[in-house]
Amino acid sequence: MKDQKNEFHKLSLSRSPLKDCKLLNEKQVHTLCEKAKEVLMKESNVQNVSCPVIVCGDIHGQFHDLLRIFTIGGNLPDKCYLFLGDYVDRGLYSVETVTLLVSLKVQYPKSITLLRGNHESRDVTRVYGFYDECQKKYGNANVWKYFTNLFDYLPITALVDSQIFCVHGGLSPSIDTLDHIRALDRFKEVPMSGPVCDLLWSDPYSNEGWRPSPRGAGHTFGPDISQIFRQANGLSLISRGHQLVEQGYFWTHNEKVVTIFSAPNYCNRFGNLAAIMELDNPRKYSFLQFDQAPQGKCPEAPYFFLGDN
Ligand SMILES: [Mn+2]
Repeated sequence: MKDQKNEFHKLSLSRSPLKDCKLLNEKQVHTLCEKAKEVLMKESNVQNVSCPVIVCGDIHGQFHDLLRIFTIGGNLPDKCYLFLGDYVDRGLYSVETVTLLVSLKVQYPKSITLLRGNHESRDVTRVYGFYDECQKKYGNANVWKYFTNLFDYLPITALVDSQIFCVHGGLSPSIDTLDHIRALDRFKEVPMSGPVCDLLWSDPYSNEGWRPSPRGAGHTFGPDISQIFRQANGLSLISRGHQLVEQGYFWTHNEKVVTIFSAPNYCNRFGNLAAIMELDNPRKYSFLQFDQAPQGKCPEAPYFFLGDN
C-alpha cells in the first residue's frame, strides 16, 4: 500500500473531490475506516472537548447541507466541530456524508468529534437507507460493512469544558454519573436496551420521571431527571439531537436541555429550518440557522417510515 497517509492528507475540504460529492473506491473506504478506527479507539466514552466549538445535530445523508454547515460555521481545522450523530439514513447521500466526515476525522482528529447516533448501527441502517444506498452505489455491501464496523468505535457522549454534556438521544435510568458512562463497553453494536441504547435513543419530555419511549427503544425523561443528572455531575447544560425541531434548535426543561437538528427540510418534506450551536465558551452560545441547500432538493426522495428520527 503506497503512501496511504498522504492519500488522506489530500482530503482537505477546500480541494477534495469528496467535497464534490464524489465517492472513494471500495479499497479506499476500507483503508479510511482502518485509519479512523485507530483514532476513535483511543477516544473516551465521554470525550473531552474544549471551546470554542460548533455543535451540530442530525445530518441524515443531506450532504449538500453538511457543506453548508462548513460554509456557515467555517472550515476545519480553524474551527472545531462536535457532531451529535445520525450521519446516515433517510437522505440520498449517506455514503458521501459519512465518507467526508470520517475523512475529516482522520485528517484533523483534534478538530472534529463524531458521536454515535442511533442510526450508526447495523440494524437501523438495514432498514432506513444506508445499506440500500451502499448496494446501489458499490454493487455490494462491503462499504456498508466497513462503515458499520467503524461505527462500533464512535464515542457515545462528549463533555464540553466540564460543563456541557453532549449525547445523541438523552439520559438513562441506569446511569447516574459520567463515570458510569466512562465504564461502559461501547465497542459493539448498539444494544436493544440498557444504558448505551438509552443514551442513543431517549428523549426529554415535559412530564416528570421516566417512561418507556414510544419509539420502542430508550426512555423519555422529565425535567426532574435532567436536573438531578446535571447537579450530580456539575453540568450547566445538556445538548442533544435525535428529534426534528422546526427552528433547528429547541429549548426544554427550563432551558437546561437543548435539541439541535441540522438537517433542513428533513427528508425533503418537513420544511424545517436547521441550526448549529456556536459555543465561544460554556456560557456564551449562539444558534446559526439555515435552510436547505438548492442542490439537495429532491421532490422524489424516497419515503421511509418516519416513526423515529
Ligand atoms: Mn436519532
